[in-house]
Amino acid sequence: MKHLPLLNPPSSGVKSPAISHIVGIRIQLGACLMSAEIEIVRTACPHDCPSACALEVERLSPTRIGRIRGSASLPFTAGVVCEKVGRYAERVHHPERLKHPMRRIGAKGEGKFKRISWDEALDAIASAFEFASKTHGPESVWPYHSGGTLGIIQRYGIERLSRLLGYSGMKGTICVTPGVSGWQAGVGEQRGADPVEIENADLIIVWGGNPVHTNVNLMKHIQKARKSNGAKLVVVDVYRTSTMAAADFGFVLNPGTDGALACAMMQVILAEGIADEAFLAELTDFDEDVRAHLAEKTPEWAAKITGIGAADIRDFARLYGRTAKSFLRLGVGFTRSRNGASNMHAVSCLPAITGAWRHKGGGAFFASFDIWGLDTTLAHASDSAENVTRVLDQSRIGAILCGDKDALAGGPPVTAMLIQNSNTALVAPDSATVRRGLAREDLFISVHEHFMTPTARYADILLPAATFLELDDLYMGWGHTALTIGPRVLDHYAECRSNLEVVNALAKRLGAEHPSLSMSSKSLVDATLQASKGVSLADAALHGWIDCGPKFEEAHFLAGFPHPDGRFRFKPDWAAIGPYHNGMPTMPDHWATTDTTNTHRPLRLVTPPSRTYLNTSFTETPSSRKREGRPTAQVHPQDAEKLGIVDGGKVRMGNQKGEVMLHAEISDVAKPGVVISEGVWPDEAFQGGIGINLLIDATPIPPAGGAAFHDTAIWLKASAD
Ligand SMILES: Nc1nc2c(c(=O)[nH]1)N[C@H]1C(S)=C(S)[C@@H](COP(=O)(O)OP(=O)(O)OC[C@H]3O[C@@H](n4cnc5c(=O)[nH]c(N)nc54)[C@H](O)[C@@H]3O)O[C@H]1N2
Ligand SMILES: Nc1nc2c(c(=O)[nH]1)N[C@H]1C(S)=C(S)[C@@H](COP(=O)(O)OP(=O)(O)OC[C@H]3O[C@@H](n4cnc5c(=O)[nH]c(N)nc54)[C@H](O)[C@@H]3O)O[C@H]1N2
Ligand SMILES: [Mo]
Repeated sequence: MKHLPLLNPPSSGVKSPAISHIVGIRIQLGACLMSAEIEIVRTACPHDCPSACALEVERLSPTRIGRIRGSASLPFTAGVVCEKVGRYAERVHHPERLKHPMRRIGAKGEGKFKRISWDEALDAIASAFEFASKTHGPESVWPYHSGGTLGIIQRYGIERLSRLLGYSGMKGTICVTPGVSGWQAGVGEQRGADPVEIENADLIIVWGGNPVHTNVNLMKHIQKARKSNGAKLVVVDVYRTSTMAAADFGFVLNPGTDGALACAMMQVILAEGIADEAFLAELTDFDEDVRAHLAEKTPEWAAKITGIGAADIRDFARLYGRTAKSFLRLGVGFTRSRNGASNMHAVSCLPAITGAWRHKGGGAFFASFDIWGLDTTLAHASDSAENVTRVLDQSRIGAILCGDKDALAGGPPVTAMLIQNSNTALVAPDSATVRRGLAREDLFISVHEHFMTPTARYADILLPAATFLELDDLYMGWGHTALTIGPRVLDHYAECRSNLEVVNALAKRLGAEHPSLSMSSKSLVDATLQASKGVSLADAALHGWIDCGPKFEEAHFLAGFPHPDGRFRFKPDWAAIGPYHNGMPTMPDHWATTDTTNTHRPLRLVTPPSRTYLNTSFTETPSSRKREGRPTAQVHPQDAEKLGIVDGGKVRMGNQKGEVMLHAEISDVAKPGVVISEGVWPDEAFQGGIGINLLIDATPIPPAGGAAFHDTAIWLKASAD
């Protein structure tokens, strides 16, 4: 199912490259139905999500949209869109969207601002950056960004400030770094079998991910396989998720024990002679050491660690080992533990043991970060990357802003920031330290945002941002193989400006020189597409997306894995992947490094995504708020009884970092001792608190960093107030 970019597209009779078609639809107005013509405009979703959908937007006027639908033309999107983006009108036309630049007049974090002009705002930021550079050197300025938009132009364009002006750079670690490290260790590159191939599978295993919440389109392909091939769906998670509810078999294991389960499955498959020995010999570094090592990892050994019965592990191993077309879809969730990279590596060994890679509909997929072939020299000033002399870890923002020498990599303090695309005050680990840092009086902060987020409240200068509907960009589908094209749909709202416009204007004020600084987003998208794929934006937009998926042989590594010796590695070289590799297992294993529960902190907290919030985005939209209700702690009945906790009652949850207050939901979705709290909620959802990430530790996950969001030992108490 490969698609080429549209060549020689028809150029006549097309009103605008972005307009897909006009449809006659009936709209209900009061009691009467009337017919009206609604323009459907094709664009792409910018959100930080593996689905990265091709979209069709109802444009009601140059400033207003109606419903958004998933495009049927992109095979992965398959006409499906998540409910929160379907109702994007609620977000883009939200009455609380920021409308104009503002200067802080209250205390940091308080949220009191006064309107100013764009010139005043940009001048103030530029002079604060110049002052910081003169006082402590350019490395004291830290441009910071995250995944608010995944637009190639709008997300990463901010990095030009570091590259052109010598400011500190940023290593993005908050999301997939542990998963990427573990996949890198074995496979070697961030790519795998095309997820649309799931339609050809006989067995689909969703491991440590919850696509019903976080990647809903995948479910359509899974349902197709079930319907047409009678395929079975197995889900491995730490609680009965909505995805597990839809599965044929679900395995609820103890958090952070996936390595043990994978090893035991390999033990059974090898011991029962159903491993693909030819594949192991030809395409992996599997040897007698690995065989002897795995021979000891019996289901009985794994049962004690995972909490899954030995007989169930054996049955699962046999089902997996005997199904040729088995597709493993690896989520990010199970890698957000201290041993997450090591667990990812262990699980990624499974299709090498069975040789499932050989088959269409077989193999595995984690993410496709390495397939795009994009030339970003112009858009990101990539050829000036060597000007960045200090790179700071995004997830350690608390320690960095509070002056931790190690986190500052021995360099000067951070005294000025521009934050785009990130609600760091809520999403980053160790949020009390983050807030202390953001509140520093000697730190100048500019925040560019859609809404008055907790992060925005710390800004000295607050700038209103355009949404994806108001600009042109292109996006990498990290959960599929298409580069999606996202032309502008609406005029800019109020005084909002795009990230590119802000960075360009600032860089010019600061004396930087680069051709991209005078270019619009549209011309940068066009130039990037021309340089990378030899296609213009206009042509690419007609098709809506460009497939960048490797051919079958390459996607399935049948001519070799992307390591110098062409072999999948059962024995990873962790030291080559990141600096924190000490003590990592030399072969697939259970690495017992998770936060240890003890009498003071007897429970383990897991904080996975909720269905209609996306990190903290959409926490402002009425329908998402209504659906999600309030933050809850799902507590096992046995734990609830021991602790005197009642269903719907208030509970306090804490550890050495502090405590948060929320409501209990008594449920046996997870194992006793495990507490599930879905979603990253705004401060005001917790009485007097600052949200769940107060409890999360920011120590980098081995070997290359990342935050252990699902690996926290806690205490839990019924609350009297
Ligand atoms: N609706 C919605 N969609 C989203 C997001 C959102 O917040 N809301 N976030 C987006 C982003 S930024 C990302 S990175 C992706 C993430 O998408 P996913 O790949 O789905 O990863 P997570 O959502 O982090 O975690 C998914 C599952 O991992 C489970 N898990 C936690 N610990 C373990 C473990 O030790 N072992 C196993 N087997 N499972 C474990 C959790 O219980 C959860 O069900 O989703 C994106 N899509
Ligand atoms: N407890 C817990 N914490 C987590 C996670 C978890 O599972 N549990 N997940 C983690 C993960 S996977 C991730 S990726 C991070 C995500 O953390 P973030 O990337 O910070 O995600 P959001 O909270 O969605 O915040 C993005 C912000 O960018 C803004 N924005 C959107 N588009 C634009 C734009 O075009 N321009 C500008 N200037 N702003 C824009 C939005 O309004 C929003 O406030 O959170 C992490 N935090
Ligand atoms: Mo993420």
